[in-house]
Amino acid sequence: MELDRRSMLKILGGGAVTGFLQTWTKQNRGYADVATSSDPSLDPLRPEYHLLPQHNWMNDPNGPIWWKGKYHLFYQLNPHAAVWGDMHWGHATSADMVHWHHEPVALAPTPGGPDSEGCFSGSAVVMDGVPTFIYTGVQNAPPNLVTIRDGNDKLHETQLLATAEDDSLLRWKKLPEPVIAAPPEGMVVTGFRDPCPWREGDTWYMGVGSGERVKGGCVLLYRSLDLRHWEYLHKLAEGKPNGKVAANPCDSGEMWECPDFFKLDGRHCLLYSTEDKVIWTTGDYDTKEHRYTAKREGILDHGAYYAPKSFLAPDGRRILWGWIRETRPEREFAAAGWSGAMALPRVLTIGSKGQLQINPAVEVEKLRGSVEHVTLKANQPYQIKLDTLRRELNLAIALSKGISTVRLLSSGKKVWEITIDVSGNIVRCGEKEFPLPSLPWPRPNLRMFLDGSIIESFIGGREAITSRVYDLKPGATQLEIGLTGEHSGTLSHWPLNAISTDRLTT
Ligand code: DQQ
Repeated sequence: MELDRRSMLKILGGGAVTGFLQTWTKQNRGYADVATSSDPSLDPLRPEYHLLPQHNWMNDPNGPIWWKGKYHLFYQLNPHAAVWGDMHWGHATSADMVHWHHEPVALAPTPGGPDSEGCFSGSAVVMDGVPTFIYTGVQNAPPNLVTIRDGNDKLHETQLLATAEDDSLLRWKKLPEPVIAAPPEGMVVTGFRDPCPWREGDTWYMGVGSGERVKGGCVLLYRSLDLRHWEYLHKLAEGKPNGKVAANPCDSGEMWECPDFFKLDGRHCLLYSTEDKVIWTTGDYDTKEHRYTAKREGILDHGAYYAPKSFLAPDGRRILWGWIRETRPEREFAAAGWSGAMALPRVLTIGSKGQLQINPAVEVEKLRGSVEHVTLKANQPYQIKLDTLRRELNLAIALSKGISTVRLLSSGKKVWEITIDVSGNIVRCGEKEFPLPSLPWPRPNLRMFLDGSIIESFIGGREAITSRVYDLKPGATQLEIGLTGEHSGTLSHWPLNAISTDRLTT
């Protein structure tokens, strides 16, 4: 049996990847034409304080949960190569969401089972004291049963359940049969995956990412008393296609992936991923009718960030994990032997007007070395020579006027830049431009985290952009911070510690 990996890669978790595509043969799980020559532990572009598996490919965060004193984070993993395929659930544990220990694979496809072609994304909840996964399994199916409609018509998605067999969450027992075996009767879906359950009193509700051609992407809403028997209710939310004609329904907005729905600060928040980006909405949820009305929306991250998933920390914070994807060609990341990383934990809150607020969790500050505070003067750029590619920077932004710029130079050449133009009301970063958050800002600053080839930037506690930069060299890199216009400013910056001695994050 053969899967066409080209279309799978494009549709599920590899949207931005082009070139160097091969047919992946399930039978021998062979990746013969993917060269993985280099040693990831020696690669200066590999992040040193972001979580990623020791080798190979990762994408979406799955089933984050705090259980018996530990944070558990699962994620989409291809254990065979640094390219998308043969999805398993990788597993890492942490006491603080910053330092990680790699655990054995939590879920692997079962030959002949409903997840024989992959264990796709899903969630973890606790039912009657037992941690439980609900996730999407894919298997080959005849054309009348396929749910991934990309022109190749081969795969059927079902929603599956597995329960933890130990408190370390190392061993999982799968139910042999799906808990939802097919999309709602009469619906011709563009996809049917990534379940997100929540509880209201004694009843479980669950959203499943889906969509229909011409109508648009949506979240299907289900209800259950035991997580095993589900009744379809209606669409929790739906959108409109963007008008593009695309084989991949995620490109045309006709499929929403990885929905995440939760109560936050007295309102409700729905996140979903489509058209290569993550949309946030906040609004009202009618708990009698189970209808959600979005009132505000925006882009959760303007860069290489996709398929996030949140959970509740024991202190009540809503923490979001997200997949940072590669933006270089597949042949390059396949050769590097690693691909993708987990973004830093982000705390979500909702502002007084319903705006989503996004800030790195305070735990990240544990990584800091000695601080340096600098007073900046307009038109006098300040330079920091970087011996390592690990740095945090916090630049106060004067909200009256002026332009603040942070740029990275590699051997004197500009390789990345972000500009906060208060007078022009715009943020520019690479080819991306977006308006400044409206005032007042929860935090009047730009916070930036550099880690190897990753840069995560947070603006005003509201907007985020994740960048990838592949031409940095430790020892030959400089950060330059400049202000123009009539203002001076303050800057704090810290070298950040790696979370392991060998770049392998354990
Ligand atoms: N990635 C998973 C899917 C999901 C997609 C497959 C989003 O479950 O829809 O690896 O990146």
